[in-house]
Amino acid sequence: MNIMNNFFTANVADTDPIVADAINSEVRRQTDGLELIASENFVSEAVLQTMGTVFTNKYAEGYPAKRYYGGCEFADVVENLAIDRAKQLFGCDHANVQPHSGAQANMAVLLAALEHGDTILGMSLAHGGHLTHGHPLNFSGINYKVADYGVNQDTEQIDYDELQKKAEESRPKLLICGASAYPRIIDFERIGEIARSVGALVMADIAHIAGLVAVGLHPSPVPHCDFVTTTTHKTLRGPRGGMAMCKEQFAADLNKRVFPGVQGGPLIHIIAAKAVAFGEALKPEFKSYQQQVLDNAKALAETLTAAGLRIVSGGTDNHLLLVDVYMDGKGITGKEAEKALDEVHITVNKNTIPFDTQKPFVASGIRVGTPALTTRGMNEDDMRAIGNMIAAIIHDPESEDVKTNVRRDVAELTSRYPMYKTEHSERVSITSL
Ligand code: DSN
Repeated sequence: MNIMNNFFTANVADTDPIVADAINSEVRRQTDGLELIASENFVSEAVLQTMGTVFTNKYAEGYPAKRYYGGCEFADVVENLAIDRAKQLFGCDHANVQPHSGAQANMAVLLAALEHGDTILGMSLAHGGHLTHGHPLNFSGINYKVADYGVNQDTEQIDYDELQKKAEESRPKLLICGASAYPRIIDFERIGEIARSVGALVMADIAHIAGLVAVGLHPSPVPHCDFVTTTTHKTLRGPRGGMAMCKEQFAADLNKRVFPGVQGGPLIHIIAAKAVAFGEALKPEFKSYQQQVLDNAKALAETLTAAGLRIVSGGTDNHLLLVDVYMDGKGITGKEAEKALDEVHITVNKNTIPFDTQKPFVASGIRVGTPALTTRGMNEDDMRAIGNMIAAIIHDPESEDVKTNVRRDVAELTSRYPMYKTEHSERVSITSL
């Protein structure tokens, strides 16, 4: 079945032209632009197709073979498959594939590991952590006492001795590691030792680096951490969703906290797509893809550095880089950079850098990642070209000549790397309104 054809010609365009038009426009935006948001990726057609199936019609509260509804035999097939493949990918004792998102996976772990009011120690959002690791406006900061850690001001990398001290001072019941804007290897083994030295449990949120961990290109937290959570749609390249893993002793508690703790019916169409994505991630090609993600990030960092921009921490070990575009007033703000790049169809997000003097909505930096463009087949040469485009815009954000040139270069580059099969793209454009 051709998913594009099925979606566009058969149904949506006839029944809801406004939505169909928005979908068509989004297809074109993704196809014609350079997607460099570090947390985004492009799923395979098999994953895309699986998300749009009749499994969306099915209620299946509970777990395989223990459901609160009849007719779950095929839901059980896909959920069991997703669980088995997740365990194979990450080598974990237990996997719960039902969390609708990474935030809900984290919420379930905090409920399983803590009592209301207990202390958590997580990486500060301002230094690359995540809202669910203890931000005051998030459930994690509302329901628990929070201590935080960050990066060293000189190295802009996690200082593990400092983390040990913070753990001794705050005596957390749960130490949370993992990040959404940290470009370096995370030493999960050391963090596990720190947690145990103060009697804390430890949760690693590997949402950003899950694909790298799955293929062994980033050290795995699984042997060192009690709980490991992830989203499934970033480097892992699956459908939008979450997953929580843990050691066997926490399995029953974790399951109870996902359902009925924070969720009702699981999204079986998404769980089926997780199974498909995990199957893809188990293939050897997925490791080559992740290696290319890393090579591309390095090439991009080198080009941006050579072009006079400052890379936070001096480089990258993973799929993302944080670029200091403000450079103490010599450049432009992250907000200005995001907007100027948007105008030439290069998509990034503004991001604070450690010890930022700008507010989060303005920010001194941008966060740039290579997973999506690597999926399209782009390589280091393309990254060098893209790095020069980004630098040209940041150095001269008002120049219409520069914008015209970069728009032309973006169009030329994207035309060489179709996102989905041409046959499908043609059908999409034929049916555009
Ligand atoms: N919003 C995600 C990101 O962009 O990293 C984290 O949840």
